[in-house]
Amino acid sequence: MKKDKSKTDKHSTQASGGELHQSAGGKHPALTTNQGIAVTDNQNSLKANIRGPTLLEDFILREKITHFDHERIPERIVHARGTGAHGHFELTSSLEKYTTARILTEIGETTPVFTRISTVAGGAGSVDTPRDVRGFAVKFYTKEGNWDLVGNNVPVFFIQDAIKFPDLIHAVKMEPDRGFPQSATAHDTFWDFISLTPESMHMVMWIMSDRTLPRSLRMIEGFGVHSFRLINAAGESTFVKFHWRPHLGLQSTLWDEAVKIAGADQDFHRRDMFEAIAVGQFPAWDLAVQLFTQEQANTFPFDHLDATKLIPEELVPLQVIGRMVLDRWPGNFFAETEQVAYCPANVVPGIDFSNDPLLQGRLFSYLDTQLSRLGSANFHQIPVNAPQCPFANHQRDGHMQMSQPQGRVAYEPNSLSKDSPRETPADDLHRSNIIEIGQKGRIRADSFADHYSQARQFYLSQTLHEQAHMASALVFELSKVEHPHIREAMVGHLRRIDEDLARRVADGLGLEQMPEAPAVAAPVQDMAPSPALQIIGKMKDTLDGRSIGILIADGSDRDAIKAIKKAATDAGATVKIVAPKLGGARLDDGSMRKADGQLAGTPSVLFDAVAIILSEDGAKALSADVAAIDFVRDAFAHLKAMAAGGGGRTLLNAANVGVDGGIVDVGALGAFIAAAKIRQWDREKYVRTLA
Ligand code: HDD
Repeated sequence: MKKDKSKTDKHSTQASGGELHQSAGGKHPALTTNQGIAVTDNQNSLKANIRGPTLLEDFILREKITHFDHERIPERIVHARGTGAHGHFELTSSLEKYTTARILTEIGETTPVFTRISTVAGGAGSVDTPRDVRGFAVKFYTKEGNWDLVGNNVPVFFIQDAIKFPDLIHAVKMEPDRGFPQSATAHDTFWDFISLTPESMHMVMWIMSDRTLPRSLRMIEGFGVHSFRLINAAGESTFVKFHWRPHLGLQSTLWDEAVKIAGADQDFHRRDMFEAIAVGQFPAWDLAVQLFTQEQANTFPFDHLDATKLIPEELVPLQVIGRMVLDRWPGNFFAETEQVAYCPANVVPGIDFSNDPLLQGRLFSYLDTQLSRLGSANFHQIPVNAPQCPFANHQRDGHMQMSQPQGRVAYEPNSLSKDSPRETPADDLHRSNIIEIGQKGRIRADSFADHYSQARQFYLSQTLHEQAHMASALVFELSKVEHPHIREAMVGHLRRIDEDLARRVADGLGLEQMPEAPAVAAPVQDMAPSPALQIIGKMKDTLDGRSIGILIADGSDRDAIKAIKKAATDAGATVKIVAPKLGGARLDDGSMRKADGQLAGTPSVLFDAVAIILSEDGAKALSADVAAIDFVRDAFAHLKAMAAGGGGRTLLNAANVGVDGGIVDVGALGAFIAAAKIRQWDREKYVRTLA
């Protein structure tokens, strides 16, 4: 893992007061108070006598406990749980024709970034794998100032106007009278709000799809969501939508798998990102853009300023213009991942906002929230937030001011300090000349009135498996809703999206009759299906970034383990050995093979495919162990490829697991690797209801 040496070293030198001492087998700085006073005893507080009371005089105790008492800051009101990493962005194709922004025009230049990927609803300590949208926020430290692209892994949003955001979030967060559920949409207040907010239906289709169950943060797409503007040297404006495309392709878990992962490893995604960076498998994404003019936008059958709509790739193709690689884990989680502060208003010259009313409200909220979250108007001085280009102005003082601006002058214009910061004439920055006319009012355009067409398009663009998952997700979520009228209202909305989907959900809920579909303000259009909206269609035929588990026990075949491990590693996978004991198993040749994980704590949900290499005796012993039975039963139910030899087959039989093309012999290495790269979708109809 690359480390930022300069920062680590600087910090330890500061703490040491410069001098290093030799003891405990290493050179270390002296432990001191925050005032630099040496601490002679960090185990005992200062007492009046050997068994006497602690003295108030003990400034070392008081300082240590005071600091500890104040170590937590308010967590983010949304996106509290996140995983961040440093990296860089490299431009491969110039947008010079459209923008003056240097980061988008200087081919080959690398720009440092800090990227944070988050869940939305849960608190900072919540699990990594709830059904939830993932935030995808990138801070580019450009030569012209910080540009923050603060997006999600879903290209649309629930609401059209920022004024509804507090209502949406209050509805999705834990219910205020009871303090649960944590990190879940499956409850009354969320679906109550949604059922009364038809504009959210397109987003509902996305969140009920497997997009909200990512296999890894390295396997999600990112979207800037809104239309932004690019402004060129002539001041001309072109609309742009930003997309991140993962090099590892898209991959999701199944719902049952996500639920079980939450129990097996609550930090599943954070650990995956940490481990990938540690071994040099750096997560990477292409940055792509959709560019279009106002004239083109006028022909779209939707309004691109409405954040509940996407622009199908088939209508405006994506152009890849660069790539982002994350290659350095933060030196300190709190200092960087927790304190990083994004703001969609941070754009550089050449990039501008559109009139999307959701974006317009966001431009206010982020700076504002940082003031209470980070506690000071000087939060931009925290290293992860500070621009890496020169910056200067006349803002002064405030809590936690770290810089020491020099001189007498802190205002502008002035005649006393010719070298103090001055404005850059607007002409030098090529601002666009956008004219706004019209009647002021709390109003919404008619072009925002169609809430169902793209929801329908999304659903109909999915494979049959993905459609079935959406129907099941809706049944699960609405089954958790106590109030029947909310369930019925939702099924009514689904009828506007697709009658078959509505029927499936109504059946799943056991509704006695189909509820009325709500009236629509605009006709539902039949848009051409867009295969680019699928996940299955976008999975990559690769084991890169994937993980294979080999279950062994005493007597397992050493050569078979070695062969599978080599084949899987050669194909790009990470391999872990799972055994009943962490100390390992004695193999058929008498050698000991250590385990990477103990069976009960390392279930098959942590892997993309598994190999069961057991002797008959080993299989017999494991057949009586529910952890082993669950290991193979879950692997089967989660549509994973399995390699199993003699003893392995015995365990499969004991677990009552059927046989299909996704279960191959341990010796059939090529077949196993091929099967491991995909899910065994053909098996799905045997393990869950798809209709
Ligand atoms: Fe937001 C955080 C993404 C709408 C108000 N938002 C936040 C983060 C992401 C997004 C990724 C976490 C950033 C981080 O890692 O620190 N938000 C979005 C997207 C939206 C969106 C893609 C719609 C397209 N957000 C939105 C609206 C508002 C906010 C409409 C308010 C009017 N969002 C916030 C916030 C947060 C935030 C309250 C909480 C923590 C923070 O800003 O720094 O200001």
